[in-house]
Amino acid sequence: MISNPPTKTSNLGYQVLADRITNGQITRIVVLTGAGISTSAGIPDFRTPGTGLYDKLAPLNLPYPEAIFSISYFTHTPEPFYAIARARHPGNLKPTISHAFLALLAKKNLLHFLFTQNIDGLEEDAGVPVDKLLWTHGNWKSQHCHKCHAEYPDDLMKNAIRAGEVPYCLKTECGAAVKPDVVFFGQSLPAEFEDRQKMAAEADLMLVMGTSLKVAPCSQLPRLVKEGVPRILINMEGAGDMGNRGQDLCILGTCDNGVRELADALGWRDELETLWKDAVDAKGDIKELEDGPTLDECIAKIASTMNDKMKISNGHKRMLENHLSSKFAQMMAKPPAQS
Ligand code: CNA
Repeated sequence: MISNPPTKTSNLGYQVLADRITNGQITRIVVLTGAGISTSAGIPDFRTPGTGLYDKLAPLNLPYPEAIFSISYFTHTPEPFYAIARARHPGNLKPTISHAFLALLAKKNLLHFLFTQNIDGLEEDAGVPVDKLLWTHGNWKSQHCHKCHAEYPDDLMKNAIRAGEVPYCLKTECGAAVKPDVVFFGQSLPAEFEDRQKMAAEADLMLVMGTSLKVAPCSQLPRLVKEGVPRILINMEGAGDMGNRGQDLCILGTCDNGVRELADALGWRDELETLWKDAVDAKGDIKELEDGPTLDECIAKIASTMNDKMKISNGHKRMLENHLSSKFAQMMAKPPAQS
C-alpha cells in the first residue's frame, strides 16, 4: 500500500520520518486536508470518477459541474444547491480515523497548523482545537444572505435544509437567497488565510491528505514548505508536485489506511483507535437532522424538477420564436406605408 508514484523519488521511508517525530527532531507539523479524508464518513469528494459529486450531478445538466458551488450561478439558481444540501450536510456524520489522527497530533503538541479545504467541520468533532485550524473554504456552522449579508437563524436554516428548499433573506427589501458560510467559487477565502499561509514555511514536516490539489490557493501551500523539509502525501492518487522533491514521501491508498500505518510506525496505534472511538461515541447521540434521502435520491428529484422547468422554458422559447417569426413574416408581407 505504501509506495511512491513510479516517476517520482523519495529518499525517506515513513519509519525514518516516524522516528524523527518520536525522537523530537520534528515538532511542527503543518497539515493540508481535502475531501478524501471525509469520504469514508459518507461525504463524496468532488472529482473521483464515478463516485465524486461532479459525476453524480450529470442528470442536472448544469452548465458545468462546479456551477452548483459557483456564486454567480447560485445568485440566480440556488435550487440545485439546496436540493442536495441535506444529503451533504455533515450534521449526522461521524469523524473518521484520519480526523482522529489530526486530533492526536494536536494532543501531542505536534500540530503546528491545519488547513482544511473541507466544509464538514469533522476535524473539530474529532477534537482538533479550533485555534489550530482554518476552514479555508468556510463551513456549515453559520449562514448569511448572499446579497445583503444579513444573518439568518440556525433553526430556519435547518428547516430549509430538511425540506430541500431555498431559504430567503428575512429583510423584506432584500429577499435574496441565504447561503451557508462556505466559500463558493468566485468568492474570497477568509482574510485569515493570507496571514496563516506563512505557517507552511515554518513547518518541519508537511502532511497533505485526501486532496487532488486542484483548487487554488490551497493547492499552492505545499510549495511554500522550505526546500529540504519532508512532505508526505496520503492520497488515492498523485497530486500537485508532491513526490517531486527528494524529501517527499507519497503513500498511495486511503487516508484511513495511511494514518493507521503511520500510527503503527509511531507506536500510537492503540491511542489513535481509542481517541477515534471516543470522538465517534461523543457525536453518536447528537442528531442535527433526522435521516433523509440519499444524495442520489436528492439528485434524481431535483433533476426531474429541473427538466420540467427546462421543458417549460423550451416551450416558452419556441412560442416566442414562432411569435416573432410570424410577426416578421407579417411585417415583410405588409406593403410599405404610403406617405
Ligand atoms: P477533490 O478534488 O475531489 O479531490 C479529492 C482527492 O481525494 C482525490 O485526489 C481523490 O483521489 C482523493 N481521495 C478520495 N477518497 C479518498 C480516500 N478515502 N483516501 C485517500 N484519498 C482519497 O477534492 P479536494 O478536497 O482536493 O478539493 C477541494 C474542494 C473540495 C474544496 O472546495 C472542498 O470544500 C470540497 N469538498 C469538501 C468536502 C467535505 O467537506 N467533506 C467534500 C467534497 C468536496
